[in-house]
Amino acid sequence: MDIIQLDIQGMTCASCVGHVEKALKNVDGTDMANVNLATEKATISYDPEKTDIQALLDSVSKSGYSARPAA
Ligand code: 9UX
Repeated sequence: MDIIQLDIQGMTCASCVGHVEKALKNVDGTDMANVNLATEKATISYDPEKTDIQALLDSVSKSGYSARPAA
């Protein structure tokens, strides 16, 4: 598994966290997704043979938020 951290923008309440986590977990290949509202970061572990960073970013934007790889 690879682990990546993303910066998430647009989350304003605890339910937003749930939306983003659900979107990330629905990506085939995601092993674990944890989103922190206070730091606006998502930590995801994923199988690089099944998915990639771009698919993870796209799943977040499709759910109405924006994401970029954390510096
Ligand atoms: Mo909270 Mo987020 O009411 O889309 S769910 S703002």
